[in-house]
Amino acid sequence: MKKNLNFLMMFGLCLLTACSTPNNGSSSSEVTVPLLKDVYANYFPIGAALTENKISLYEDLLPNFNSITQEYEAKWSITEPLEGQFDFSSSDPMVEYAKENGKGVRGHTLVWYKSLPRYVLSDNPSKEKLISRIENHVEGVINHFKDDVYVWDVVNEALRDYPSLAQVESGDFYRTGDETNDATGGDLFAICGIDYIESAFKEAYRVRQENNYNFKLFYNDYGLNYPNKREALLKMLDQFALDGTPIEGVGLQAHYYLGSFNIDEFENTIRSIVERGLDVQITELDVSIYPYSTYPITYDEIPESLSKIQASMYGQIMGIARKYSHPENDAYGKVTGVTMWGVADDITWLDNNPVSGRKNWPLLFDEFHEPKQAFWSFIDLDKYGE
Ligand code: 9MR
Repeated sequence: MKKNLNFLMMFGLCLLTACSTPNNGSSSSEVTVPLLKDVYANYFPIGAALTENKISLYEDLLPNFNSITQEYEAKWSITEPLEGQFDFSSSDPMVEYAKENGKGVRGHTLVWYKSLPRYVLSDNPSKEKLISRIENHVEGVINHFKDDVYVWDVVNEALRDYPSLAQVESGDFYRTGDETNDATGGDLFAICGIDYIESAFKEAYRVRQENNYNFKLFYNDYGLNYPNKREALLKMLDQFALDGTPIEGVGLQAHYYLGSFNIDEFENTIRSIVERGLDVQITELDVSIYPYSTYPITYDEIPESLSKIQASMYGQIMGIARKYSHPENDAYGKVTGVTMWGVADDITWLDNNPVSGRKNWPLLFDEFHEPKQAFWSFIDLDKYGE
C-alpha cells in the first residue's frame, strides 16, 4: 500500500504522453489509465451517483466504480408516492444493473425533509401518526431492497445549516422552520422533535435484525467541517447513545468549494467521528471550481490555475480518507467508502446549483470523459501520504 511501483511507472509515463485514453480500464497504445476502484482496492469502494438514463452515456467510465448511489430513485417521494403504495419501478432497474455489474448500492435515503410526498404532512398529523408513517416507510423500503444495499442513509440533513455556538450549547441545532426553504424539515421537527430521527433509526435497526440483513445504518449531512455543525452532530450522537438509538456511521456529503475548504477541519470531523467507534463514508463528493456558492463569474472552461488547485484539493481529501481507512485502534471506526456526486463534468447538478446556468467542472473526468488533473491526484497514493 505504501509504494506502488507499477502505479508510479504508469503515472510517470502518463505525464510524458498526451494521456488522452478513454478511461474504460483498457490499454491503449500509450498508457493504461487505471480504474479508480482498482487503485483503491485495498482501501474502500469508490462510488458514483447515477440515474438510469446515464448508464449508457457513461458506459466508458462506469467500470471505475464499484458502488452506486441512486441520485433520486430511492427517495420517499419516488418509492412511496401515495401512502402505503410502494413503487420501485424507477429504482429496481438500477439495482439490477448494479448487481449484474458487481457494484454495491448505497441506499439514499429513507427520511429526508426535501423528498417527502405531500401526504406525509398535509393533514397536520399528530406526532404518533407521523412517526407511524415514518416507520411504515422505513420498513416497506428496507424489506424491498433487503441486502441489495450495503448501507442506508437512514436520515438525511436533519441539522441546521449554520448553528450558532449558543444554539449548539442549548441543543437548538436541529433543522426547524425558521431556516429559509425549510418548511417541511421544520414540520418534522416541530411535530416530533428528535423522535422522528431516532424512530427512523430504531425501526431500520428492528427490521434489519428481524430479517438478518447486513446493511449499515448511517446519518448523512453536509457542512460538517464547520465546527459548530460538527459539534451539533456529536451532540446528536451523544443523544442517540443515551436513548439507545442504533447508528453505525456518518456520511459526509462533501460538496466543497475551492477556497472555502479547510483540510484540517475535514480531518477533525473524520477523527471526531471515528474516535466514537463510528464509520465514515464520503457520500457526495464534488469540488466546485467557484470559490464560493454565489461567485458572480462564469468561466467558459476550467482555468488551468483552478484545475491545479482542484486537483490538489482532491489529493488532500483522499489522503485523509486513506489515512483513516485502516485504524490502529480496534475501538475506532474507519472510512469505508468514497462516492462522487456524478461521473463526469458533462452532467453535474452544480451547473444549476446554487447559480442557474453557471457551468461547473467539479468531478474527476472532463466533459469528454477524459481523466482530469483531479483524477491523477485522486489516485496519487504516494504524494498525499497514507
Ligand atoms: O442531485 C440530486 C438531484 O438530481 C435531485 O433532483 C435532488 C432531489 O432529489 O437531490 C439531489 O441530490 C441531493 C442529495 O440527495 C442530498 N444532498 C444534496 C444533493 C444535491 O442537491
